[in-house]
Amino acid sequence: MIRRVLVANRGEIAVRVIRACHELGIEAVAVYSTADRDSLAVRLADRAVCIGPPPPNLSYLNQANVIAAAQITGCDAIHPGYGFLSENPTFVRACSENDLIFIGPSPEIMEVMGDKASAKDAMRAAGLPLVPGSPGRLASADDARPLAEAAGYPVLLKAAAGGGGRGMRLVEDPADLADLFTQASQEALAAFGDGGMYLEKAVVAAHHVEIQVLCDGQGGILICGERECSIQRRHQKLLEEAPSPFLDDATRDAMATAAEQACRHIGYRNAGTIEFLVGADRRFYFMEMNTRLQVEHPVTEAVTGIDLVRGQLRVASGLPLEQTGRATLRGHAIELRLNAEDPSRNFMPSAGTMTRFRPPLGLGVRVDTHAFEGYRIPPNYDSLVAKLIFWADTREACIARALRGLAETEVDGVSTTRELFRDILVEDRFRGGTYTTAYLADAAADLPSLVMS
Ligand code: MV4
Repeated sequence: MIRRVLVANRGEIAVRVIRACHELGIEAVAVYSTADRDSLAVRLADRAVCIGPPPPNLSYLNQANVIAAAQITGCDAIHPGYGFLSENPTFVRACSENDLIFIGPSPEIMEVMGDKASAKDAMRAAGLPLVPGSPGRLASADDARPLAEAAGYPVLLKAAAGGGGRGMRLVEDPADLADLFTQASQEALAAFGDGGMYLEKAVVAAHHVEIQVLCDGQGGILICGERECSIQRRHQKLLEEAPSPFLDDATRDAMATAAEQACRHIGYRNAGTIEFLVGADRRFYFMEMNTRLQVEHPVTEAVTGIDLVRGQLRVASGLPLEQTGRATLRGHAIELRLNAEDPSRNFMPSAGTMTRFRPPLGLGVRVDTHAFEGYRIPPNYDSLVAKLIFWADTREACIARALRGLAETEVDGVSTTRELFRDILVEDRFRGGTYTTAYLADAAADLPSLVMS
């Protein structure tokens, strides 16, 4: 059984995990860098340990310091949150070598899913639909040419070690293939220490839809519906909603079945996300699997009533899921990522003190945040200051509630994405619900807060 958890993260997700622990009667130990000494996570945790200076490499990514903090405070498990060490198989092994439960999957599964080419191999074996492309890694640009011809242009060159669009290139003209291969491979080598590439036919006008799963590794699988995540900028999601307004029931059901098959095939344990690309024709293709809790998990919690962090703690302690199959979905939820960035200045990060912060309250509102009035946003980390989650019986009512909540929200001292969300929520294509990953670029002229000041 888990009695004391070290929370190896910061910001809103550290707060989220501490809260789940406390509701289960589990003690929570925070770790913090010197930039986060006065953070809400430190205040809410039962104990807190400083693990180094502000740069992530010296603190939140410092495996020895994190493990030592768990040992000296008598923790029996580590929750990694998202980012930082959450998808690092070396860290998972270091945990088990030190008799600490890592709240997540096995390092073997993490390794397979971390390499996007090997993840596709695993999913091919599980019978999931894949975008046509190279069977695995490409040896060279020459190797890519016949495969690109067979798939049909445009094609995408993707980094095997990538994810999130780094080391990715769209090739529309065969004449550019060799140059773009070299560029992408060099970018991947610099970013990930691995220049390995694979190739796929580009699915145009695609939707990014992901299925949330919770698995106990003992045969118990719970499918928790999907999230529509197509509204993003440079592969950073801005707004997510559940259910997807684009899917019909038949597609939703087929995607759930595919996700279930994937989890069964690999014997998955933990919360996880299977990302799919969905074309305009509603055909769907496996993209990537994320073996961690995700930023946008609250929209799923809102429409299922399931506490996913509680589920993670339960399965990590060796208990079977209480409920398996398909979670019952009710109503609609939207998450807005309030980032300290200036949308009128190309989303430039806006560090500084939040001299005023009045988040929304009331029926159907959840705010996941580590910020408070007077909070100084350190420049060392991501710019997420709060997640505003709204839910209601219908999408229309949820949009109205989100607009009401945004109107209540007051932030002074830093620029945020607040005004951009108002623009999106009243914009016709968003309201129509069939937007794709091209939304922000396509709708820019109708989003006044994006116009350069
Ligand atoms: C694609 C695609 C179209 N066709 N693959 C971007 C990040 C990485 N996770 C996969 N990505 C894409 N892969 C094929 N074969 C379009 C994207 C893509 C995208 C995907 C999800 C969310 C936003 C996106 C924005 C641009 C491109």
